[in-house]
Amino acid sequence: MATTAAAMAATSVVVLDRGNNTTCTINLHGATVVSWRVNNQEQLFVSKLASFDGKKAIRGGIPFVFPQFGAWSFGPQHGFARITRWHLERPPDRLHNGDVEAIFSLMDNDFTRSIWNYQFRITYRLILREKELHFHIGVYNPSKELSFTFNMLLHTYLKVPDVRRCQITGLQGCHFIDKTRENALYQEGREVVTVNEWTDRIYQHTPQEHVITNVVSGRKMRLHKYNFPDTVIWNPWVDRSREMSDFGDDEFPNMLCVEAGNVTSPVILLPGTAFEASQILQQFKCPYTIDPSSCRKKNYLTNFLQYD
Ligand code: TA6
Repeated sequence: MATTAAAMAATSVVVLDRGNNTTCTINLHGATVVSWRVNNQEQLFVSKLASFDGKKAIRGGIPFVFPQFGAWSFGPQHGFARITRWHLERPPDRLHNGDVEAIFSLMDNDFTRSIWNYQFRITYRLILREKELHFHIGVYNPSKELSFTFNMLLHTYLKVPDVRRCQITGLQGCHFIDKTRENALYQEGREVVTVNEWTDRIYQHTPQEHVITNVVSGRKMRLHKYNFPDTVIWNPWVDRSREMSDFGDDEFPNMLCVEAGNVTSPVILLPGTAFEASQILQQFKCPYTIDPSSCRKKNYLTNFLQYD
C-alpha cells in the first residue's frame, strides 16, 4: 500500500520530551532540528514561509550541511544531507539522569551516489538536557579502498528578539572570508561582533566557544564546539530576504545564524576510518554583561564533560 504524503509527514517528526515543557523536535527530512523549547520558550527560528514538502531544505531550525558547504557543481547548495530523509536509529530514550536521547543515521543510497559516488554512514546523536542540547556526530567511511573529502556544518538559526542587540564573543583576531565583499579575507578586530547589515562571513580557526547575548528573553546562548574549526555568521538583512521565497521579508531581525563547521578545511576520511565532531548549545541567564567566564560555576564544567 503506497505511503500517503500525510502518513509520510506524520511519521517524519520525532519529539524528545524531557518534561517541564522542555522538548526538541526533529524532522526526518534532513534530520533537521525544527524546534528546541526550554521551559516552553522556543530557542530556534523557523520561517513562517518554510517549506515542509519533503523536498526543499527547511528554512530554519538546524539544517545538517554535508558533504558540501555552499555552491556545488555536482549537486545541491549545502549538499544533499539536509534534503534527504534520515533514519531513526534509536527512538527517544530517557537516560538515568532524566535527559532524553535519540540517534539518527544517514547512509549512501541511489540518490546520494548519483551525486557523490561514495559509501558513507553518519550517526547523529541528540541529547536533550535541562537547558542544553548536545549534538554528537560520527562520519564513517566503510570503503576498503576509497577515501573521500567532505564539509560538514550545523546551520543553526537562533531565534532572537532583535538581531541588532546581539553580540557574539570568541571571534576577535580570527580571519574571515566575507561573502558580502567578493569573498575577500579580513581579520576581525572586535572583542564582540554585532550584526547591523547583510552579514555572511566564514570565520576560520575559531575557538571552541562562543557566547551570543540577547537571544530569547534576553538570555545568552553558549555554543561549545569540538572538531568544528570554523564559524559562519549569517543574516540576509533586507535585500537578500526578498530573494528567498521561503523567508518573510520582515523576518531578518528575528534570526541569527551561528554555524559551527568544517568549511575552509574539508575533512579527508581514509577507508575504514571515522570522524567525530560535536556541538553543545546551552541557554543561560547571567547578570554579567559580556564576560561569560564570570558566570562559569564549577559544576558547569563537570556537567559539560560527562558526555564527551
Ligand atoms: O551559511 C550561510 C549561507 O551559506 C549564506 O551564504 C546563505 O546562502 C545561507 O547559507 C542560506 O543558504 P540556503 O542554501 O539555505 O539558501
